[in-house]
Amino acid sequence: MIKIVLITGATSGFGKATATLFAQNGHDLIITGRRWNLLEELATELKKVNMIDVMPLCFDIRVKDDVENAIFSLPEKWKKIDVLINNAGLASGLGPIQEGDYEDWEKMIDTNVKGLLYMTRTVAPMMIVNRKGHIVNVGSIAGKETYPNGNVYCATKYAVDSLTKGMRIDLLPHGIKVTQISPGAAETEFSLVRFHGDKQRAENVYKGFQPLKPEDVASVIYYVTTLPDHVNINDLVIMPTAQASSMHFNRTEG
Ligand code: NDP
Ligand code: 8X3
Repeated sequence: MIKIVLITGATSGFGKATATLFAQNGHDLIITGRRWNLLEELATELKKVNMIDVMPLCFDIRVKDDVENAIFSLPEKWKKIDVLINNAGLASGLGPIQEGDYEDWEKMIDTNVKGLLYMTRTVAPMMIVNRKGHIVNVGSIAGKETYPNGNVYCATKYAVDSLTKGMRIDLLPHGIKVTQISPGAAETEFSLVRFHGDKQRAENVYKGFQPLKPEDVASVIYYVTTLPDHVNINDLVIMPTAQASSMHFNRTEG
């Protein structure tokens, strides 16, 4: 059955790879992000190659009114969202709490926690009306283990972990599935954003081992959304083979 899948943060990394995989499997997509040129480019490409329908929506997930306007003004067909993938998120900075930058903190809390909440609060009632749906939250290993200097980013991902559990309970009577995917280190724009554009620092994160690729995470997201109706994955941690925990890496390459 063709599904309507809404993916936040589809201009890059996991979101883009996930959009590509769902498109290859014939599903219609709502893709979101702040960079209109990238959304437009991806929408054009996915439509051309896969003969599917794609609705690009450009908005900042931190702005509640913009989230609501974007979703509420969707044409009726697009309001029948089967899968919401709450993927948009970021780390901004990596340093001790006593030196923390307020702007970085607000960015992370507003995006990773409040943005995810705005999306969920807007889309979940539509799923309830449609009597079906699946919400997939992209958490992180950072939401399972706090690591040095990760403080606020880790806290936002612990919040995602807790919210996923809360959503699962609250949406249980409505038959709506809720899943969290918690990846370890993956090479995307993530570290470049975390280090405010410092390429060298970003590259160093992945030195000496094979990190996850965005496609690895996409395939897991696809897997959890294509299980039989009576099966729900609550939580799935996916790591590079060369990473055992937030702090344990096997850096043996080059
Ligand atoms: P990328 O930086 O490659 O992608 C992040 C996406 O989020 C972009 O599409 C970006 O779009 C979007 N986004 C960020 N801020 C906003 C905003 N305010 N409004 C709308 N969209 C926004 O990183 P990843 O693909 O790695 O990250 C995806 C998710 O995975 C995040 O939640 C991240 O925390 C999590 N994660 C990442 C891991 C990693 O090692 N890479 C590991 C574990 C979890 P745009 O800039 O166009 O707005
Ligand atoms: C991103 C992975 O380990 O940098 O969530 O926090 S990590």
